[in-house]
Amino acid sequence: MNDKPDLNSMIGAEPARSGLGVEALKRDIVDNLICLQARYPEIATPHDWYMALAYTVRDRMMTRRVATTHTYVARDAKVACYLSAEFLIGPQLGNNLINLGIESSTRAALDALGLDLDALLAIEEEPGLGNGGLGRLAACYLDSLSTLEIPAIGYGIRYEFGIFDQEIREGWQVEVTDKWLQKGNPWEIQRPDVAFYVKLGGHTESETDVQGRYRVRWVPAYTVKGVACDTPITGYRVNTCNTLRLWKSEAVESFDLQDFNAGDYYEAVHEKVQSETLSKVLYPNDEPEAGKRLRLAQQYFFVSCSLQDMLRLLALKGEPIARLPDMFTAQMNDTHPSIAVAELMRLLIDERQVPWDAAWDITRRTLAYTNHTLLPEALETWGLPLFQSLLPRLLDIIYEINSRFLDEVRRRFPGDDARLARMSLIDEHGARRVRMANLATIGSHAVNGVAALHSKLLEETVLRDFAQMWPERFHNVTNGVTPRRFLMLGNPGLAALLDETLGDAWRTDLGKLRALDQYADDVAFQDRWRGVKQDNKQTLAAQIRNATGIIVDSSALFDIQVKRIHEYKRQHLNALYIVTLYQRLRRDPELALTPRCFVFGGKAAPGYAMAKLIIRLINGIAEVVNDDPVVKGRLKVVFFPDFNVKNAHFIYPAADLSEQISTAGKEASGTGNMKFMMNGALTIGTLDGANVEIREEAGDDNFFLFGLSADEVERVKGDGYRPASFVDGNQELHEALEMIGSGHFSRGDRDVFRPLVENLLHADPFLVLADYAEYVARQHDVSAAWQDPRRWTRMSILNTAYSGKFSSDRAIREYCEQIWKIAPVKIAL
Ligand code: 26Q
Repeated sequence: MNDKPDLNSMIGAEPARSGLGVEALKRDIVDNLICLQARYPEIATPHDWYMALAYTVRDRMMTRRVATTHTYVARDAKVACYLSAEFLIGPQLGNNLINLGIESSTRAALDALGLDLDALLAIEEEPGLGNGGLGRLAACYLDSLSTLEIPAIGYGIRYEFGIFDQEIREGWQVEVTDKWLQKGNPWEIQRPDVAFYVKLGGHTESETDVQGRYRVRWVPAYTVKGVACDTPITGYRVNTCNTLRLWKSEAVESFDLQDFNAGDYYEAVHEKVQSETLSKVLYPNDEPEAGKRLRLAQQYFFVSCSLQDMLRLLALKGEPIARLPDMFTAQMNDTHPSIAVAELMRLLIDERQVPWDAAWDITRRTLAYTNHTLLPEALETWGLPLFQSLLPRLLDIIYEINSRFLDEVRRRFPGDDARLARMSLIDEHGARRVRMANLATIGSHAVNGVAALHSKLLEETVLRDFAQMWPERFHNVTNGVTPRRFLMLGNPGLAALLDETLGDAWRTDLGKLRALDQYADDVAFQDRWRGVKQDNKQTLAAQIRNATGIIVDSSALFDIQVKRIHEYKRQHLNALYIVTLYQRLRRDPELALTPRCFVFGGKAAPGYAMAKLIIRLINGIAEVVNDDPVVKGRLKVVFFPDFNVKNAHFIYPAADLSEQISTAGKEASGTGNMKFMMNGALTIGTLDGANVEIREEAGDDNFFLFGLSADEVERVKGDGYRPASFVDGNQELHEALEMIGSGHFSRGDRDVFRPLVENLLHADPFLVLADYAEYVARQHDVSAAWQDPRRWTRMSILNTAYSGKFSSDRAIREYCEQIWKIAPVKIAL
């Protein structure tokens, strides 16, 4: 544009805060060190430099941020709002450098200042605002939304304490508070002017207004204020910079104690304290007693703030309320935000006087729901007394939605009382509860599962009645992961080799990796491929040594299972295999055994005793096996502590083998499986979640399949699963269980692992022993394939080559086309 002043020639340098050259970066880093950190170079700590650098990068994002908002408003663009209780975004600095394309100039600028970029990258605290897959998926989707230039806002909660840090003491998990905000967060922009009030508790009163209309007034026990805290989200080499808007709760000072009698006074003070703690801490999943009042309050709090913000933005655009579904779509990430169905109705009816039918039409056309689990114990429900006391007005509305909905069901399926009972928003078996999955489904125009198998099972089981009633509302969108973070940032060696071989178009069009298949048998290329993997394994080996003191040989097969610890994910099946190998070595010390390094990582929910025991078992096995002279270093077992996004960066690229061994039908999708595949790991896995599609893409020959299918699992359970029958015929399994029970891995204590062994032998809903034999057999095939490095490398190359489908860019395109009806908007600077 030649009508703009040429700032460069005017001031003889690149403009402050936006210049992307080495000189500008260097100058602004020092500027920020002085102006924002109040430090001068000679006394600055590495953390000061990190902050100065982060602010320098953030400055470069702000012009993009402003241009992005401006363009969306000017174009009347429809915006995708992703509602999620979790966003596990990981460290921001490296990712933003890549997206802005200034990694090498920044490295050079730091070099000139005598600083090392990698050292500064290592300083960043990651925001642990999620438990695992679901939270990380939301973060990958934000990355893709910006990269694909889709107008989008992520809405969630600014937890002061994210997921706990995990330490391992005496083999046990110990939870340590995550204090990620202690040293300040340079990426966050607080917006005290963007704040909303949220009512909680109290009761409702009805009245007839002057126009003779029935009105309900919610008289809350207390009110909480939600303040917006924004994190800018860059796209890869585009100008789009969207927003992740997280709500922080604050107490409202002026709540009126006069309203309360003496008895309620203490309650009111208590509730005030509660309101300040609303956004304090992230709840771990898999907690047996997760039905906490505070959790429901958190969900309602962030949903209400987000919907109020959408309505504010709609008004700002000068649009009438009826246009909400044309200007915004709100995707509910699991049922955690599903109170949105009732809250949007409340905002429309109580606060904007929209009639019920119009409000319902707007609500349904605005909302959509993604389900992430089939496990009955993980389906969210809330007891009526709790719901009533915290959200009285919303319960009224839920009753009304339910009554109208059940009338519709009765018309469609006359006389089918069993169906009515199953579909009702209220579960009447035992103490009555609100069913959030039913609420989310009824209040949405689209419902989707997260992998083909999962979506199919969803329609056949958990949401069957709904799929029969509204088949057109059901979709599948198979999950995806961002190649920017999990390939380019985590595996720069491989990224460079791919660029050199294919050009760099794969970075935003991962399908282009397919062309790699021509090189699968190319010996020179294979050698380079192996070289990259070898370097990555050495990096991981160094990190392992650092974190655990264990020394591993990077020429061994790196066999990795990282994910939350859960019985359905069956880390203990993997452990049983290790014990089996160990026993083979003890029986026959000269056995020609493929050297393997087993790496585990993942957190267990603090209240999930069996998951914590599995961690103890892995560490017990490591303690014995790693130092036993009979093993001669051929087996190493590592529990890598505190698995998180930051260390995931170097774990996935170092894997030869990816363990995806959940009981078929239990893992909705899995996303770690995709990160491993992209980085050239082969998978050993069951036909579960996205493994099915991974195998389809990779080809049967390049995937190690074992185990019962989802149908077979159900059949075995229907017939009455008898674990003992699998032990009777299997000497190795028998001995492995014996050894664990004997105290061999617990310093002689026979009690420690008893609950685990007893469970496997007598209860185990996840059929570990039923799949053991085939798992061991397939692991044997893995070892055989490893013996032939050319064959292995070929399979590794093909896995990366065929991983294109699992880019989150593909997934986001599908959401845009099938569900959101949103198109990209280009941002010019
Ligand atoms: C619910 C109520 C109270 C407290 C906590 C929770 C809670 C929090 C987080 C329940 C579940 C979660 C997280 C679930 C999750 O991560 N699910 C995973 O989602 C991935 C993305 O779709 C899938 O790939 C995984 O298969 C699925 O397990």
